Amino acid sequence: MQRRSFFTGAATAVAAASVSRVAMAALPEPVIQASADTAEPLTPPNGRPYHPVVTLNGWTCPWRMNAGVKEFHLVAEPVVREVAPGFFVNMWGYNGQSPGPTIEVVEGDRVRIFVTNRLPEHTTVHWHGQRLPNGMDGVAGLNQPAIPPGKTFVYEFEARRPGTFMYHPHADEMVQMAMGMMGLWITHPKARHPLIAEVQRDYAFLLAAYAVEPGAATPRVNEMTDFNIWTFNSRAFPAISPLVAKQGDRVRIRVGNLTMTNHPIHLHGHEFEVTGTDGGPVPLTARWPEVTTDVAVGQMRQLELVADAPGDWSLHCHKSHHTMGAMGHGVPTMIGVDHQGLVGKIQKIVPDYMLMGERGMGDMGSMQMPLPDNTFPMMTGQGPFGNIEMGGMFTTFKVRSQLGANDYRDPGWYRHPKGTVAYEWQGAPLDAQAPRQTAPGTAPGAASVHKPESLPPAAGHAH
Ligand SMILES: [Cu+2]
Repeated sequence: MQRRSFFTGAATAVAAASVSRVAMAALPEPVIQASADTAEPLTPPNGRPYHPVVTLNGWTCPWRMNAGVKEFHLVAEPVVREVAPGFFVNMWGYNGQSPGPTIEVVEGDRVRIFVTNRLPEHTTVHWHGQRLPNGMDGVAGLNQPAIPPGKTFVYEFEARRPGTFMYHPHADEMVQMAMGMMGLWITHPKARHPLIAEVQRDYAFLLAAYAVEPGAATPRVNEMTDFNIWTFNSRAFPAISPLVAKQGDRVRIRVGNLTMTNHPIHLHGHEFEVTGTDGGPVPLTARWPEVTTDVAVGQMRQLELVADAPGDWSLHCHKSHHTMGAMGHGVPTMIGVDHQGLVGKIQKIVPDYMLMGERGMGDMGSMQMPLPDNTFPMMTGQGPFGNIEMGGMFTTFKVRSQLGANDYRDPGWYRHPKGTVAYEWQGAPLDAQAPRQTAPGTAPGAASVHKPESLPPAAGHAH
């Protein structure tokens, strides 16, 4: 069952130890997050109003207003992220977690961000997708000197274009992004915008991948292709919160990709349109319906749909390896290999050897294999009908007719109306025998043609 306890104000403020107390006293208190649970949306207490996003297994950074400027404080620091239940990874992040807090502002806001570096090496922050003065763009060496350990730098600019953005380092970025340094940035429109719909639910997450050997706790930062931990906001299924919607809600899902490969993000049961990218809102004439959209490396995609179909619908990366938990990629394919008489012989040499994979690997979800410390199963996640056989970049989109407008709690598993679950075929009753199927290449016989009026009413919803 999904552990999902919402909280407000549970974050505690602590001062960054390596920066002088006097210098820190003048800064906005950095808000540090200890929990990997999804926080409630942060309704803006001041400034221009907006409908806040829900950051999956994350939170929004509180700010202070200082003479009309929105001031945030990010602390770049080593963190420990619980990626899956009992699986802890040493990462680098911001304000206690990876990803760092989501920064939410409104078009036209003047924004000042203090960045304190508590990492063992220098860093910067690049504000991916922003229109800003060149010296605020955060590329070490090109736009600014890097922020040394123990120092605080200030970035200041106007949030000009509404949309879905992110932030990440542009200093030793191969290491720093492999270690989890990233966060979301949302700029809401200041007024009704012809290309930005009002939505009832607005979710955001980043795709991140890590290379962590089973039993280890620190990602291999030199890895380029062979990652084994696939995450939404540095969490792997079943530890990723579900996206919840009331039936009829218009829902926006913002996805950014900071991995080394593309991810085709696929939603079941609904069509969506890509309504925005990190370049801004997509013109209406350039939108088309999809159920899968590829999010390439460095891109952001904003999906929108009307949640009209009740149920528990899969939302996942369509690369099947990316919906696995910790896995080894050197396992031989054993499908069709007859192991009979072989296991006993091998076990004389390798006592722990066990038979697996000769009928496929679906059984692995229910296998109780001993795992090294600090890893998690390759396939996991229990559903109402048994093992879901998924891990990694997978979660559910839960649509319910009865749900409060601001209720984001997991409503539990969907209760299917009678007669709407796939079932075992146990033979036709004698009086219901259908005519034989028409042979390929021959004209259909009159007996096998359904007249339109005899068709059963269309299932599902009309468009
Ligand atoms: Cu993927």
